Amino acid sequence: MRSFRDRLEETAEDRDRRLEAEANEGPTLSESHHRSRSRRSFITGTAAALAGVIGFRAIVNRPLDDRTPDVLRKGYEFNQAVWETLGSQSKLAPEFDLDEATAIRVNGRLGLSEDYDIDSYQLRVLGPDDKLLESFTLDQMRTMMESLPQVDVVLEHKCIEGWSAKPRWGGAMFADFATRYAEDVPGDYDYVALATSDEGYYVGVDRATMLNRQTLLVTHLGGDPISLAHGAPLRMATPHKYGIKSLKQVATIRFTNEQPPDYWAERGYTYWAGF
Ligand SMILES: Nc1nc2c(c(=O)[nH]1)N[C@H]1C(S)=C(S)[C@@H](COP(=O)(O)O)O[C@H]1N2
Ligand SMILES: [Mo]
Repeated sequence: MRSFRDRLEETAEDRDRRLEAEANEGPTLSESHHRSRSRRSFITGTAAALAGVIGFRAIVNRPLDDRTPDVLRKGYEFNQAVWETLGSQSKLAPEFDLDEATAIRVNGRLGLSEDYDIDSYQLRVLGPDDKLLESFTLDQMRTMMESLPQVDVVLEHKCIEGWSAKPRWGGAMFADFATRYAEDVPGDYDYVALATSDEGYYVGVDRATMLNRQTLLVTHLGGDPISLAHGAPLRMATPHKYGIKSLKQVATIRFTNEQPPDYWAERGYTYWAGF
């Protein structure tokens, strides 16, 4: 394995090549446990040595209506740089057996209006130049999702407010969905922007995290079709980010080179929101 210093010094191009190679040689969702252990302890150890994880934990566990002081934020953003450099695309979070799944509360209804008519749902996919690449009605989206390799997995969901759950998510890897656009979208986009139908809630997530095989487009929760309150008909699962990034009711997906607007980042929260 290359030294940490080598990684800090590698060019963006080299990094892309390395991430791609790592993504292709990595384990599948179901066999991830052992590999993720050693990788995680390496990452945690390195980040802790460099930036001090203790302060960073305290920062991110504040309630949502609080603000992160700039001075503390610096260390956190540095962790972000370390994590990016180490390759977040191939990092894996623990997975649990199906019978270890727990119920997840409904938390956050931004962009989810009470009288939302799901039959009017549309999914729109846009390229870096804002060009419409594809749009789906509800039925078309469901057919498309069913055509992708299906994922049924229990992953930890961590809310930045300090609670967590182990939901059983059903759906597909975002990475598999993204291959539909391999020809339209050059591989070097930096972010994916996601928003609800009314754009009342919106997030931006870096490409490496989006292409991580545990980042999911979710249609099912606990083995059943997902409810409106949990994000029907389509939501994100982002086990490498706090829950603020796991957008419910995904209606726009935009591949972009610029850092997209992000609801909670605009209100003083960390843009990165990873750990
Ligand atoms: N549209 C939308 N998505 C959202 C939110 C929201 O307010 N609106 N809240 C986020 C937060 S903070 C969390 S912790 C999770 C909670 O998902 P759940 O309601 O399924 O538990 O949704 C995320 N996605
Ligand atoms: Mo959250």
